[in-house]
Amino acid sequence: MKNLMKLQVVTETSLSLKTFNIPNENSKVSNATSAVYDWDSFKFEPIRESQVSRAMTKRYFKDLDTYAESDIVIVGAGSSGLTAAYILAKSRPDLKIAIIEANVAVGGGCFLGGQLFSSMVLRKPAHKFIEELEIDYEDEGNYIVVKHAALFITKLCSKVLELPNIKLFNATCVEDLITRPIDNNGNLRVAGVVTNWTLVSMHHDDQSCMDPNTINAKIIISCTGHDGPMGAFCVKRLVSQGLIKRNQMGCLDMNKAEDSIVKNTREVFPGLIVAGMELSECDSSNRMGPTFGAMVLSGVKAAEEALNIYDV
Ligand code: 48N
Repeated sequence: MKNLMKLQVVTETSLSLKTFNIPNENSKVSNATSAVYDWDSFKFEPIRESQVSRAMTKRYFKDLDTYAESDIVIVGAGSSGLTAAYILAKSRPDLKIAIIEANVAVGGGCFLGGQLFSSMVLRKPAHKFIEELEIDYEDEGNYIVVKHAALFITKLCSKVLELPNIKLFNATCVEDLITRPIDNNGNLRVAGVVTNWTLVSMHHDDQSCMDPNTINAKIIISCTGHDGPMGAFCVKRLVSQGLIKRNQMGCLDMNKAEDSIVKNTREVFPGLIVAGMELSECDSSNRMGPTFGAMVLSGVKAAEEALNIYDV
């Protein structure tokens, strides 16, 4: 019999003390304790269903109360929105930041690299942000490749959600903006968002109206992507009020698109910063196709723009 390593596993629950013989050549478990279950006597701690319900709801309603007044609201948890959230929440732990995401899952167009292909391309210098997230990549000279777009977006999302001053309200849709007059000449600024459960927002036409909720905030960063059923929401809402002009996204030109999206990330209307592909819907910048460096750096720039405005 090969020289077997004896792994003494001590578990903290009522499970019995067990000794396992594990071949130590390829074993990854070297003196690590791992929970080992005695399946015959296995049993969860007892619980009452209402305990689970109360555990979820009391925390959710506390969050709704806390973030009813947020410092910054980010609309859209795609690559640009989550990047902006990460930069803001990390650099300003004093600020309360709410992310509103219409889908149950975050990520937007960034769970795949493009069409059905999983690798994700980012042109340099966006690789610096990938290094900040400690994600491995293949260096191809003028660009890098992350082996799966989902690796990027899930790692970014987990780092964002670990930060104490941020709350993700997913399956929740921004269905309007709050505005305020800034002078007596009818000029306005954005001052918050109007939200509803996404399923309700999608069915206002075929169910009795369910009124929305609101979040007040000094700054909104809208990263709702290019046009689509939900996309480019805040740009389209301001266009519908005649407050900004609509210049639709141009055809694909990777080099032109990525530079202009990053350079033009800015406050397009008082209190509203637009980043990522939504910007192409008010600047008519080209689309860039399956490359994400501009989304990441647009998110970085949007965070910096927000702090410049916030600290005024
Ligand atoms: O990924 P997206 O769509 O948006 P970005 O700007 O973060 O990234 C865009 C990127 O994925 C591309 O489109 C690439 C680079 N392709 C370019 C090209 O040439 O085609 O994420 C937007 C997120 C999504 O998760 C939506 O569900 C969400 O925003 N969203 C909303 N969330 C709340 N309320 C809304 N009204 C809303 N609308 C969209």
